[in-house]
Amino acid sequence: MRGPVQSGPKVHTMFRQAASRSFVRNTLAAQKRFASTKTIKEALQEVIPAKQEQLKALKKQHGQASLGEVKVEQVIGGMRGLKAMLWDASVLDPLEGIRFHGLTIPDCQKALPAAPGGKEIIAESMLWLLLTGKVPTEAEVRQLSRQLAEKGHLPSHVEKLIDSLPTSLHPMTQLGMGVAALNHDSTFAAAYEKGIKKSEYWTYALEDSLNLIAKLPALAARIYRNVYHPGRPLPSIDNNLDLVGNYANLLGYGGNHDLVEYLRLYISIHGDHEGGNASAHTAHLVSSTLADPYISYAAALYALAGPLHGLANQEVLRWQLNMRKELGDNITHEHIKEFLWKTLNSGQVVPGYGHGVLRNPDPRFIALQEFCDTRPELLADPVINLVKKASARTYEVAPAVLKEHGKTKNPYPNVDAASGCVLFHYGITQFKYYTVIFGVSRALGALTQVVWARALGLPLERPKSLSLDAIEKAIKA
Ligand code: AMX
Repeated sequence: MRGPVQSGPKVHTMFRQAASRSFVRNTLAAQKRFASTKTIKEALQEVIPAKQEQLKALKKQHGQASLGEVKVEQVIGGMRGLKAMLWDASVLDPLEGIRFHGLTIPDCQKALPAAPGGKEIIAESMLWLLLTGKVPTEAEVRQLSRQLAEKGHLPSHVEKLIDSLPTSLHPMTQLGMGVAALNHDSTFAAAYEKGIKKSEYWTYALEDSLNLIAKLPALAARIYRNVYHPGRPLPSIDNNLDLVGNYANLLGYGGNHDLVEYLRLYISIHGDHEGGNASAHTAHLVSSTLADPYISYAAALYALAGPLHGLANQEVLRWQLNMRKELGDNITHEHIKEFLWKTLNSGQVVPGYGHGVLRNPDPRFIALQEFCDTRPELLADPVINLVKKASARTYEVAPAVLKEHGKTKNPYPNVDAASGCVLFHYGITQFKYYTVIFGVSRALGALTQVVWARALGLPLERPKSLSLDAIEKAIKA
């Protein structure tokens, strides 16, 4: 097709007219198809009444039933294992890992629609599943992609804010600021100010949440551009692309199909990890004050920015690259063992290992490793080798060392052990940016539950705290 288009103005015009007719035909066909397809709001509206009934019955019939005792070690030990919050979309089993509405990651890889020409789960499919509990059809997902793309641009005040920040400010700090500033246009906050019924809260929370998810790629990509490629023009959003396809384009990597697919997988499977993790829990807590979804998620991003949580993916790469710098490329298991002990003996944690709940290798880590297994060029990369290759995998050495060290309850890799190395291979070498990608992803699960908390009318979160003296008194009583 390229030859005739470039051969003369007349042919060019004819081609443009034909292309435009075919575009109109395709758009009309798409509109017709979408007209008979449920929107995500309609799909959610259908499932809300049954859940409201379930909650009402549970409260009425079993409100006083016990879910277990509270131990002193839980109160002073970061509330591990304490069953204290409602989170419907995903459940984390210590041995098996995460299930999204009952589906494991491999189940999702089989059932959830991919992008046209792609194989990996896309963010819209995961969002639909998390929010409605249903596997969407391809038409539903395409419609959602278009809906998000159409809302994807940033308001000018947020562009100006981000452009005014020093490039030395951590990208996660910038992301949280941009998300908070988007609350200028919160429909929830505006409606609340006007006065709305509690039963309508969820519709505004949904509108804000979809708007925020839609705008995250443009916001996150603007931060990347400003910090690492100042002056580079940002392409406009393509209404025919999925959320992550657009994100990759805006980052400047849209032409690399494998990276786009990796980002789709990465962003879908990081989307939710039940409710107790620090970022999800923060969104839930803040939104329980009826703060709008934007500021609730901005708060969550600052929890994600801690090195024991989402920042670990940047720390893993820093640690692996230091290992390579110190030991060179011909690293043996023995070398890795020594490096691990050096880290532990200097009082630091081994980033990418251990977990607050998991007691086995993280299935998200496994899914990302399998992505590498199908691509020989990834397996040949020395940085990925450090994590993966049979002769020198950190994974093959670290669990035994951590067991011998004897502190961590889970000596196995978590998702962060591998995720950054693949980004590094594909050219996203700026590891301070990695947690931003995690932040684009975690919005799927955290905001889903903000919407459900409003649909179920959940109250202000307010647990009881105890002083040390009060704990001692309670034990003696
Ligand atoms: N390296 C060294 N020591 C570790 C360790 C690791 N990877 N993981 C846990 N430990 C230590 C803890 O620091 C703790 O030591 P302490 O008694 O001196 O305080 C002890 O082992 C017991 O900890 P635990 O009960 O096994 O873990 P936890 O629930 O308190 O913490 C986590 C979980 C993730 C914070 C911890 O494993 C850790 O710091 N890992 C490294 C950082 C990391 O990879 N974080 C990412 C987690 C996934 C995510 O949220 N993205």
